[in-house]
Amino acid sequence: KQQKPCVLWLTGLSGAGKSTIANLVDRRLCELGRHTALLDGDNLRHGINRDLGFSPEARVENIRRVTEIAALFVDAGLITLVSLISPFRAERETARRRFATGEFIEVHVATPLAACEARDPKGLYKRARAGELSNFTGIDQPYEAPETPDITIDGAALSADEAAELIVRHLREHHYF
Ligand code: GGZ
Repeated sequence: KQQKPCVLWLTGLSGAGKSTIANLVDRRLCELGRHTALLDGDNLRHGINRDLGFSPEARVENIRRVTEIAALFVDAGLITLVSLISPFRAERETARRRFATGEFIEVHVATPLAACEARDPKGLYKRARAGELSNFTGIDQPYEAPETPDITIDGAALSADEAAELIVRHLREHHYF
């Protein structure tokens, strides 16, 4: 077989680099002739999840839906990339249990809050600090970092390209393709 379907679940703060890294991994795998799908939290929130806000309950439902969509893609045989803050440990564990052993790869994009806030690509941290946005992850809602992720990306030390290469290497070394 050319590939073993799996989910690469990228979790981390807003601005940590999850989407950029997921897109680079996706492109690299396509170049290698592998079949992939990309699920991005921010994008999905414009469509299937546009009824959801950022309360803890809404995030739990968001994570549940993305898990189910990812499961469909894995069943279809795809290497599935998920880019989702998914701040709660319990929900990430629920997501993991939805998949067979070895199918769920948790990737912590561990960029420190200070670095995410300094980047602030969409000005959201600034708005959260000013009190214009509530329920913002890392500011007035928690981010529960993974305790035993399968892969940790030091988002402050690695470029997005280096991070993507590390993930692709992990997949190769663990015989996902
Ligand atoms: C966190 C927020 C918020 C609040 C808007 N808290 O970095 P972005 O901008 O482009 O992507 C973030 C996205 C988070 O959606 P997720 O579906 O990944 O979150 S979760 O898994 O927690 O459900 C961010 C933007 O939405 N955004 N308001 N209050 N991020």
